[in-house]
Amino acid sequence: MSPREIHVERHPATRVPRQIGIVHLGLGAFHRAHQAVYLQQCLARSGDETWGLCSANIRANRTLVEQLRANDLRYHVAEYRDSEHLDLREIGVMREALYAGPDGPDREALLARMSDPAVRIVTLTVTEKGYFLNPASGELLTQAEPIAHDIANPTTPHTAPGLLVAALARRRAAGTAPFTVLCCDNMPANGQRTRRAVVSLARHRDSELADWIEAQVAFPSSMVDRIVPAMGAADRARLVALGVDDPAAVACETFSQWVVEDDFPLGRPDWEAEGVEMVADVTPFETMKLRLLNGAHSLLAYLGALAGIETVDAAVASPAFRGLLQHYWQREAAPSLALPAGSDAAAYTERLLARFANDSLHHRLQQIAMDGSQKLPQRWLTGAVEQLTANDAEDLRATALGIAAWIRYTAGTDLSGQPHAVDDPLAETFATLHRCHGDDPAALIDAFLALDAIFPKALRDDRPFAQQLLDALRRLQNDGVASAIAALIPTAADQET
Ligand code: NAI
Ligand code: CS2
Repeated sequence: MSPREIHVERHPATRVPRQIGIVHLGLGAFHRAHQAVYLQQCLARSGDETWGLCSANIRANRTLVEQLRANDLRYHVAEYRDSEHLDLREIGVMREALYAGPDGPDREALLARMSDPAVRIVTLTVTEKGYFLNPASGELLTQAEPIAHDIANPTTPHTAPGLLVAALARRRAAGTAPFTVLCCDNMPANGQRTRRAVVSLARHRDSELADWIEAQVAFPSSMVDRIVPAMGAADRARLVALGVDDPAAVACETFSQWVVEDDFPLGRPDWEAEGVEMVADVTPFETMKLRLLNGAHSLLAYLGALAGIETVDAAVASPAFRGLLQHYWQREAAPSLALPAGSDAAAYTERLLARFANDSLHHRLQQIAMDGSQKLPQRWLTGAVEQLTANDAEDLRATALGIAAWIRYTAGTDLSGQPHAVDDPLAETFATLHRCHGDDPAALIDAFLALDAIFPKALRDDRPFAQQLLDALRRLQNDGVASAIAALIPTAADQET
């Protein structure tokens, strides 16, 4: 559809805050399209100018910081309702952008800002791997180089946990009350996990500091949801054609949800007025979302990538893939869920299919496939253990097919031999396993199941499940994705006819 046929509704940023009250770590696409949008809307409605944003990248993407600074820290969010309607939102709540990477100039400025008494909340989107926690046990990875650096150099940290500890240490020393730490990454119990990383790291520095953090600092959990694909050249060109030449712009769907545990001792923005759900316990919301949305995303990512499919909408255009998702949702994911009160799994997943089918987003499967070692425990594996405990392994055919596809994906090629990057903290480990066992599918399955940082013991010890994985892997390798789905998920095969 040519740009002139898209109806654009423009929402300029009519106000900017005068005071910075929130620091964000992880100045990525999602932060710009989710938390910052809620803040802009809160400001427009309430006029409360004390919740200005300081956003920082602490690892990469210094260029983005420079681009934002060159545009008075304003940028655009392109919300595609569909291919014919676009809400173009200007965001002006960011009042400071910092690059505090290991080679960056702004680490001291960031720590000073985090120590400012006016800063009452620190939010994070540093990806699941940014907390340096063992995905299965949740323990801090003290052997990871960046964490080892922060243990040895606590006042010049490189990691998100390290920066939080250093800033909290400054606030404690100055007699300043601690900020609230609000994780916005796709992890279960993300507040408790962030607390564990921060307290564990602090204990290496000063046990009294660790005790103070444990007793005084709030780490509420939150569930976040908005599909915000990484911007590609074509996405940017589409906006330029609409007169939006903004290198910091992001594109996303219209849908947005934020469910937050209400534990902010120093106060917070009036998020409820913008539809944010403030709750006592986020668990049912996050489990539903991580397993139904993200679990489905990962199925599409690995099976679609092996089949040479590029995007989410292209994958769900296939009746077989839609049938696979229906089977996964109805037979494997939903039965073990304790849904939030008033929620309906069928209505939720029906809306997911519509969201996935949004062909304006160009959501690349390769992006979703990234960091599988950090994502699959909460998306598939924990639920699989619950299912195995409640039923027989027969009800895990889609999950088994997904795991087999992920294992095959980590070889670095699709089924036609086309190479792809394996972007994962454990990529080297996977490459070694494929080198050692690539010719022996049974040994390869056992070698992956032995990765205790990923697979729970209950799955590792379940021989019938291991046999399901082997059967699925062999079908993928011998017959391809469509045949494997048809053979293992007969209802999906029916969809094709
Ligand atoms: P992005 O690639 O645009 O940004 C990732 C951010 O994380 C960057 O600021 C990067 O510097 C930082 N980062 C990466 N590794 C890091 C590390 N080891 N330590 C510190 N910072 C690190 O990705 P995007 O789209 O912003 O997603 C970020 C996170 O937001 C996701 O991992 C997920 O947890 C959450 N999220 C993303 C959604 C989306 O659709 N994009 C939706 C819901 C949640
Ligand atoms: C995706 C998520 O990249 C991925 O792993 O599954 O970022 C997904 O887009 C969001 O969780 C949607 O809220």
